Amino acid sequence: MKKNRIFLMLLAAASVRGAADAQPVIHPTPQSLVVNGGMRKAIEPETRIGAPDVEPRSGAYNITISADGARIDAFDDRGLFYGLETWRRIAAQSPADSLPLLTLRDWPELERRGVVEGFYGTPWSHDVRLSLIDFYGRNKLNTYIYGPKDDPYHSSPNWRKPYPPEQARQIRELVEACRRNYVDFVWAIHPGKDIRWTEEDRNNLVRKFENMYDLGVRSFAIHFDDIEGEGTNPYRQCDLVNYLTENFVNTHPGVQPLAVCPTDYSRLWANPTENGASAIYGRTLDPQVQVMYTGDVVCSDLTAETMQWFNALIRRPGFYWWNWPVTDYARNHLLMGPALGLDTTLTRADVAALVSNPMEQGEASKLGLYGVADYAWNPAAYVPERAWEFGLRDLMPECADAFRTFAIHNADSETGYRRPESWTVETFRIGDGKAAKGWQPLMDEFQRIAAAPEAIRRGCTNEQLLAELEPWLVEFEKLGRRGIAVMELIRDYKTIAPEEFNERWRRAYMTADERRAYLAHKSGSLLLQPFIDRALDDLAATNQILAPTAN
Ligand code: 14T
Repeated sequence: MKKNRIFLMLLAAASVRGAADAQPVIHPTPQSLVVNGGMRKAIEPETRIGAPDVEPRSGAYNITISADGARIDAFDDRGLFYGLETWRRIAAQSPADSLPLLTLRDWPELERRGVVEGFYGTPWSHDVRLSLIDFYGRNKLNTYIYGPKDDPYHSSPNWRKPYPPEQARQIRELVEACRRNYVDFVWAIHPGKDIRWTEEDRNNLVRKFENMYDLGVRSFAIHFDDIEGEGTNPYRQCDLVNYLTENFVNTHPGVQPLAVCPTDYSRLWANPTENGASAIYGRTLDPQVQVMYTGDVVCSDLTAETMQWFNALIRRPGFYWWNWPVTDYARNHLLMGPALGLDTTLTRADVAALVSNPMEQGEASKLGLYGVADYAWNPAAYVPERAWEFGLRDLMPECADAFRTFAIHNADSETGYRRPESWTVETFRIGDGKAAKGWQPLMDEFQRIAAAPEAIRRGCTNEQLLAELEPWLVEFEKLGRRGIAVMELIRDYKTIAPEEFNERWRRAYMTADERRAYLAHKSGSLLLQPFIDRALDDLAATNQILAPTAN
């Protein structure tokens, strides 16, 4: 059922693109774009900040290209930055020395849009962070929350201590890169594992914030997730956050309101009554403080219903922490599918912010972030597959088809937050009604799979992205080869000699070592490898051979 829906949406996305050939493709999708059908000679745009007919919110801008001239009117500096980015995309898609005549009005729907580096596992490298910050700017994301669980200066044991000089220097550099890209660098602290509700620890927190302020940080968050004991007390948490708001945020020029992740960040265990932590937050927290929430469970869809439930308790629009494409609970997977499960009816009145918690593989996570950026900018116009197709081409223009094949079969995690995978193919069982018609398309797909890794290695110019994918590319190619061997056997098993059958059967069957390697970096785990396994079983049964036991 899901498969059909996605297929129809892909068709819809394709036809939108087809019909709109004259329109420049702009990502994230603008609020309104009227193309007037003509062209004019290319010129540089006039720019203006604080223009009257621009939507009055940070990041808003209008572009007009007419016979008389071209201009970008922006609400603020960020709006001009975004307007120039859109301008570049329009110019890059126009024939040399010309521009399309158009009127574009654009603004972000959600106020804060971005990423929380909030996973367990190896934190991103400095270079990956810098590369991502440029990516945020280009895709009109304005928020990067720094909160890697395994940074000991973010969490226990060292949250009280200042960063050592080299790490401090790098944080300064991240702040600077964020400033250039109109991204708020939000530094988060995770003190709850061993915090004591004493004046001493309160001062430790203020001192650490002062420290980070000196490194250039102007936006802070406090994460009370995944802790037990003392630290979980919601009254104490609120007192501390209010104290910091009054005595740090409000007294330091340019500091943004705090965001806090409560211990009850998921509806799964949040007490829904007036005595629960969420309601206590709602009654007690300074109204400027934003409260994070992961939805119905830890990794869950963003729905109107779940936001209404949470917002009523916290008495403000919630800050959505989306646990996708994070894989810290399934580290042998990459999540490369479209960003699904984001309700397109939500507005800024329902969601104050959307941040995605990505994978330890920061470059590979960009594919999912195209969807996050497109949705958060303009939820009503969001089509997951369209953002995903755009991302495939933007990331690997030289080998987008191979990357697409790879992504289609690397989308589900097998546990927790299940996603569609391999939605373009249909498998069958030997001898069932679908086998005759299904054989060729499936064989074609296994051939594309076997060829994709080499095409990606040749075509992808982002070395870091390639390095992140490589262990999965190795396994993906093997999956393709096993698939081809099985398909050939399905075609031939009735006509070949038993010795040849055995030989070829064993070639498609994974040795224990091969299976271990596959399990460490899985591809096609939802549909394709299970198909291969079952087909081999069925073939063995038809030919009365014994499947070799683990060797
Ligand atoms: F703060 C939260 F909103 C949150 O999601 N916290 C963690 C996060 O760091 C992690 O990346 C994410 C996905 O695994 O889930 C939270 O961590 C958990 C949640 C659990 F329910 C870790 C173990 C759990 F059992």
